[in-house]
Amino acid sequence: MLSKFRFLTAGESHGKCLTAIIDGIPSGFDIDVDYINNELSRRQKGYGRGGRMKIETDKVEITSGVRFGKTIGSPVSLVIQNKDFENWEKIMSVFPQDNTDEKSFSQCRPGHADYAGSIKYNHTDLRNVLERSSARKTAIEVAVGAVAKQILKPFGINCSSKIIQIGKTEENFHEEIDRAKESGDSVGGVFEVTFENLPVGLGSYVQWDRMLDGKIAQAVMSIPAVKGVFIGNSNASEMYGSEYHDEMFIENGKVVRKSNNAGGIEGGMTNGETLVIKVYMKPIPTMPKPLNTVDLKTKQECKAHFERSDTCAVEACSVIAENRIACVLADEFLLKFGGDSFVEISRKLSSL
Ligand code: EPS
Repeated sequence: MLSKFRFLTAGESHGKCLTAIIDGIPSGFDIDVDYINNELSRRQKGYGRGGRMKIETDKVEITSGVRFGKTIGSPVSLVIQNKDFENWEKIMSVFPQDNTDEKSFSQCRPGHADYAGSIKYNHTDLRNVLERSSARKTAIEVAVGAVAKQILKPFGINCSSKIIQIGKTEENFHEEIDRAKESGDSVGGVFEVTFENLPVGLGSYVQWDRMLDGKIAQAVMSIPAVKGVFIGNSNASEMYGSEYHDEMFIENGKVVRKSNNAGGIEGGMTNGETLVIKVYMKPIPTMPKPLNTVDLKTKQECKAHFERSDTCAVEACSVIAENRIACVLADEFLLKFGGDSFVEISRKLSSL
């Protein structure tokens, strides 16, 4: 797959730190560390978050690729320290240890990566699966997305998100989260992310892996607990073509639409309308009132493992989705208008 803005992350939930390397960022883009930290703080918030968020105050350190507040064209690397690591140094040690049982467990959490992960990687201690499959890794993904947003921002591309539903309710979100918390349960929800001012023609129809809707769905589905992504009007399958498709008109010499059921994408490309993405999140699988499961060591039925968790992370998930989508859009933007510097890209855009 063609890619310009590409990145990898590393890091365990209770390991020393989370790390990312972003490759492909042209020189001359302003990078505001406070902006990245503000995105990290948005991810930590939201009604229904659990104990870990009281421990962490996520802050990014940029360790390469930025000088005097601007990108210099080399890879940008980011680090977020896990404050909780000081309580886990021995448990998460890189070096061989005598007692490796502390915090190890084998009671799978239904809905989490535990069962399949233990078989796939041949782990009997599910700690080895939990540590990387935890949603903790989304902190560094948000930091990467906050860099992507700063590539889009100078060209007027901005985004927002809003919660649409928590559990079964479209209002009184806090009450629904309180209800779940009181009964030791968890609750999911639906939210919407929008991006405005995107140029026409990001993505392509010419090859399956260049379709923008496919790329966005892949990025959003990669967020733990996301089970569905919808672009545009989610009643599409119930509507007639005459109701659904966004008719085109000319106003002041320009093509305009009076509806946006397509959610800003036609034929796998942006069409100049607002990008609208609806995301469906399942309830988090780690629960104070644990579900029935099996112990993979004893092969007995038991209750699922629980340390701590969020009752609801839908608001956090909306921030993560904004930032994951920003990475896809920054990549597409650089593929279409890319050059080696901000000046070169600006010149290309102004010649359109
Ligand atoms: C999270 C950090 C995790 C969890 C949560 C999200 O930290 P800890 O395991 O220390 O509590 O709070 O992730 C999950 C519950 C999960 O199942 O993935 C975070 O930083 O968002």
